[in-house]
Amino acid sequence: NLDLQSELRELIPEYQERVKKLKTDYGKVELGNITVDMVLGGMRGMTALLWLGSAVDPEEGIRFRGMTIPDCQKLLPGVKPGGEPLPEAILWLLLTGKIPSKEQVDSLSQELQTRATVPDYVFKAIDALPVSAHPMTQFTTGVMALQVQSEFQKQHQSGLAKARYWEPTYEDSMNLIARLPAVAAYVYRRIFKDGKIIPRDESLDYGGNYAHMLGFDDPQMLEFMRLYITIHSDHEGGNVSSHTAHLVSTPLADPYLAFAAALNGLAGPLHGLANQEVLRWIRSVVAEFGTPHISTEELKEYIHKTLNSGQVVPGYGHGVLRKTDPRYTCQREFALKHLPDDPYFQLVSKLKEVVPPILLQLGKVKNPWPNVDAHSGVLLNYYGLTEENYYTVLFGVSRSIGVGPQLIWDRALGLPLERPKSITLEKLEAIC
Ligand code: NMX
Ligand code: MLT
Repeated sequence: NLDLQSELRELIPEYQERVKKLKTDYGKVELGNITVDMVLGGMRGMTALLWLGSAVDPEEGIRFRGMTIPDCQKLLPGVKPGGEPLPEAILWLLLTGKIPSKEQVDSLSQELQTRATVPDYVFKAIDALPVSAHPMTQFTTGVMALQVQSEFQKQHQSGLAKARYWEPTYEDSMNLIARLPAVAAYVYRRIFKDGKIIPRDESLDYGGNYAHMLGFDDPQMLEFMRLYITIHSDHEGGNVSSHTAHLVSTPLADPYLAFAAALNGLAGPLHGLANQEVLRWIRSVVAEFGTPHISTEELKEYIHKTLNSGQVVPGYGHGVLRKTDPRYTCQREFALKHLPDDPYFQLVSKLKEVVPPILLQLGKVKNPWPNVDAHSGVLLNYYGLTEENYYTVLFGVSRSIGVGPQLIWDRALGLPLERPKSITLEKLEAIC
């Protein structure tokens, strides 16, 4: 099939059967025990969610439908052979579990183009906010305004049967993914480029066109944008943004409502906003010493200063990972290839040596290694996207490509309303 929806339609009965079999034959199989630590510790280590697109291994990191990042770089189609994977390709993979051909990816690119027009009232809703509002606030406002065109909400109100819920969810998810770059680029140009908007270039792919609408046409930046979107798309289901999207969608809130909620979680500094915080922190180090060429001793001193003031070192640590994030590693490889002499890149490389031993000394940090956010900022900065307050919007656009497919599967598999049980402090004490 060249058409993604037809491909999916063929897969759904098979997946429904698999889930039905698990429920009827294996419903009582245990996946682990729930401990007091889990209840008090943000549910770390508690397996409690079905997520089809990807899984994170603590040691190895992300696999998208079983594929590592190097696998994706090797096997997913790019603009040219050997180029970075196209975001359309990871979208196809996450939704279907199959590696798409170049023709399938091109057809999906076309499909997204035909869905990409954003109604004018979306821009007007954003314009109602002060230009000084944070880019994530403006972006999420745009997503809420896109919701006006929700097919799911319309069809559900007209009495759509449950078996067909996935169809308007597909429409909404694909329209959302297709329209986000224009909304996100509008926010960037409104805040940082005097509102001078750049129209989309229909000859370009999803990632290339987003970079173009932001104002960047350097082919290397376009390649980085494709890689960036691909690696930020999905990180299994338990991270704050993905989990939020799933949770909010389970009472049948449509994909726009669910994704806007996800973005609000992504805007937290311990989650997606960390990419902004990393560059801010790096700039503060450079400002302190007046140069990016900083000695190891000086760096150590600055890290201790950050920790002693009760702050975290942004870009380090993770809720699941216990080794360097492979998303960090692939960005490092990209930087080594294209910008090895950039002083900010060299500073980031040095931090990777200096930060982990200091975090380990604290004795409480479970993962002292760098995560995805430790690296993205210096690459964006190198290509001219210097306004770090915008970085989380890029993460948000990318995350729609992981969240959208799961929302479609949630409805196709008829997954129920999420409603875990909570416990009072008194009850917990009594049990203990
Ligand atoms: N700098 C200083 N302290 C840290 C760091 C860090 N980078 N990472 C963890 N800790 C502390 C943490 O604050 C906690 O302290 P306390 O008990 O006093 O509250 C202690 O170490 C134990 O935390 P962990 O169990 O290691 O980490 P947890 O799973 O709770 O949190 C993060 C994971 C990612 C929230 C945490 O590592 C962190 O705050 N990192 C810095 C922010 C960041 O880079 N976030 C981006 C994550 C990736 N993403 O894009 O979402
Ligand atoms: C993510 O990409 O969502 C982050 O690495 C956070 C997480 O996985 O918990």
